Amino acid sequence: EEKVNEQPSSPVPTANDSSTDCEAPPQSEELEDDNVAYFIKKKLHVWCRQPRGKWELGTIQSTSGEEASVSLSNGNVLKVARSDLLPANPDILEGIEDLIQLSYLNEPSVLHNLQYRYAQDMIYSKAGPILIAFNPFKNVEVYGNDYVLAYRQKLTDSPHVYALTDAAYNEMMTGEVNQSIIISGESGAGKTETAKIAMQYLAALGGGCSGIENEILQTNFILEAFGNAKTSRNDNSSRFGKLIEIHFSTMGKICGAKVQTFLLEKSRVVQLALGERSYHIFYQLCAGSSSKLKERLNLRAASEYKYLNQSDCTTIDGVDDAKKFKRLMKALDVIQMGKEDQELVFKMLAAILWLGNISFQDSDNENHIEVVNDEAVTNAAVLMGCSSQELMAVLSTHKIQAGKDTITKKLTLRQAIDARDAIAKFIYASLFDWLVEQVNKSLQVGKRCTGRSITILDIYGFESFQNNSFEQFCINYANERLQQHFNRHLFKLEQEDYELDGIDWTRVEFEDNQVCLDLFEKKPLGLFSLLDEESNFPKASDLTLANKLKQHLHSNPCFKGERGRAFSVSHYAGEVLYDTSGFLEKNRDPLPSDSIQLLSSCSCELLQLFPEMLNQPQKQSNSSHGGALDSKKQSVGTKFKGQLFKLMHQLESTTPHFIRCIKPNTKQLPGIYEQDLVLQQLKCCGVLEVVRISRAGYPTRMTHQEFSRRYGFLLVEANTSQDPLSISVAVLQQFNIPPEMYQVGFTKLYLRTGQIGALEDRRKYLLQGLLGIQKSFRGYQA
Ligand code: AD9
Ligand code: MG
Repeated sequence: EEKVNEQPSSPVPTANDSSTDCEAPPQSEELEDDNVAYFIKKKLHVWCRQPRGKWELGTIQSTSGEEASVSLSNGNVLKVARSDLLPANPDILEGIEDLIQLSYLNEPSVLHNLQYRYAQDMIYSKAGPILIAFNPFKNVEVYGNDYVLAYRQKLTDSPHVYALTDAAYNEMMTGEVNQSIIISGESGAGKTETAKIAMQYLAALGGGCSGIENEILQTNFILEAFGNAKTSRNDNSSRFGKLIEIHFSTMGKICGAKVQTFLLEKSRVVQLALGERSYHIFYQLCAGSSSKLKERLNLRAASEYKYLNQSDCTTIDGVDDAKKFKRLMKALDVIQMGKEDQELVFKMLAAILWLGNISFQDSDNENHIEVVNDEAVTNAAVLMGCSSQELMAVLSTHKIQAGKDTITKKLTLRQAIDARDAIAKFIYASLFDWLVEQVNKSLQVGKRCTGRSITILDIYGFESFQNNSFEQFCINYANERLQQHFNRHLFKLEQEDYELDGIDWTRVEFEDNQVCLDLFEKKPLGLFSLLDEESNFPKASDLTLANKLKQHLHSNPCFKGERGRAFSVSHYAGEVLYDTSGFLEKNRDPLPSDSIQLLSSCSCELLQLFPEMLNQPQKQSNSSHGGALDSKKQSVGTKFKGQLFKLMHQLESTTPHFIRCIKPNTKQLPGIYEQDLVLQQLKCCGVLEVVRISRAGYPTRMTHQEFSRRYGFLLVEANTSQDPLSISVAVLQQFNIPPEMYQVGFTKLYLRTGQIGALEDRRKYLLQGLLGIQKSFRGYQA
């Protein structure tokens, strides 16, 4: 049963609005002199800011000057400044699905509406074209086959990932345009879960849980085991960006998929913050491998490995790592990874763990060290397929080419630890890339695929911590790019569309972030270029980097030099203070050439492969211990920037659908709604801005052909003209749609929010009449 959806969509009274009385309800988001009287007279609700910033509902009793006396819903009467009052929405709009339909869009109104829905487990809402998804932190019964069917058959249209995915799917099938679903939000907001829900919907359309659909879903399990970890914000935090392209046949069935990943957090392999964990797979392997496998890998418990025990946290409440390991092995079977390859993967993981246990001791030469020759070295070497001596040499010395001679220099303790950690990080990152390759081989997009696809992007959201380093720098840059994509799509294209179609549309200002992007991307004077330049100086330090940035970038309004090694950037979502400590090292990400040589010569087939994947010259160059960037090796920053450009290019050829995930509290618990936290996220992801702009415009648009085909038959008087445009205009006039509610463009008709509902009802009524079906309905009185 479809419902009549004619909620008052705009505070502006319309000519056919029977409730209009001569005193117009206030149009402004604020309470102004001329509408306070109206609020008092009609006893309308207002939001009243409490001393601690919380908003409460009340009604104004009287005003005097800049003060108002307000009676709160709990019976108290307060005197407050007029500036602490904002209009509230009528009760009829309580908990409305689309924020666009609210009469007042002020912050307390939006927050209250979402909170009202959240409290009733309505975790999905809309803000015009965007889907807002609240993380329920519990199982909400809105998924599974019954729901898939309901959305597929349009039995319901309440906001849902299924509804959005269905729309993308339909558009792909009918419009033959590739689609993308872009999911963003901060850590723990539910991006990865949301991506899986979208994938499940698509898999269900593809026929259920067999074949390629199942393989795609299993892929998630593998990527999460190797790419997710427990952090202070999320027990299952993705430490990489992920894009999955799902391909469909002409019949609309899934025929293949391709995964792309971005910027895996490598440092986590060797260094952990207190209470956090390394990648799940390490704990799963230690807890879940059979005793035989343990023996073959010389494996111990997680607590015996320095890389895992340094953070005092080896388990996660409610998670059974051993069981997850069994699930992982099944998933590897499903993507047809052979048992030998699986064993190689586990071997590499064990090798990394043993590398972390390698320790150093002072040698006779005071400044230098040697490797402690214990079981850690032996086990690591055996697993890697080299001799202990070779491994020890690489970890304690480095070779320098001086003319024809090779000089061997001893490493300091710091250099030795860095060399050890660099190898561990390198092996892990390469292993991750190799796994993604294997996954892609198994999901291979077949020849029968027509090239139709839906791309799902699950990428880290904007981050602003007390201490922000190179990782946040890259992540926030990525978000800045995505934000521009979002802006461009929703606002710029919209305006261009209006203008091209000859529509009179007062420009709505929106913030473009091009200046901030220039700050990052400009050559030679942008953050990435200057960082690379400095990375090429062997003598550069984080301080010289900071000074260089300050010297060259001070004129960009988004840049601010701060004290010492710090600088800040005005991102679209707020200002972030970056500390350049470690920037150079992380950008260079050096792997000494001695180490590369060692890895290529190891008997382990996977290790031999990795240096090739790195595409790094294996020539004997001056070692890069603490030195400059290898001239042929791309820096981490530049590589990331390149990946992102490619990604944006890819997305630009698709029709995007946006999902903004919101984390209602920082405790990862159900039922708690922290207003400030929610508000800050709504601002960061531009939700409030979108609502404002969508409402100011004409969100419904149809070509004259479409419109006349759909509604032309409603005309009482036969229209002699066959011209779609004049048919459209005649329909609008017959139904008394007021002129301010639509605009007629050259090619399309543009309607304000809510107008199409009336026509749809009329159409349905007539169709039912034509079919002779007598049904009860709420008709629309034109
Ligand atoms: V991060 O940036 O990767 O750290 P995400 O991906 O945004 O983060 P994730 O999807 O991992 O967050 O969600 C965090 C946790 O919230 C999940 O492990 C679930 O326990 C919980 N969650 C999220 N969405 C849902 C949901 N729709 N239903 C139930 C959910 N639980
Ligand atoms: Mg995630």
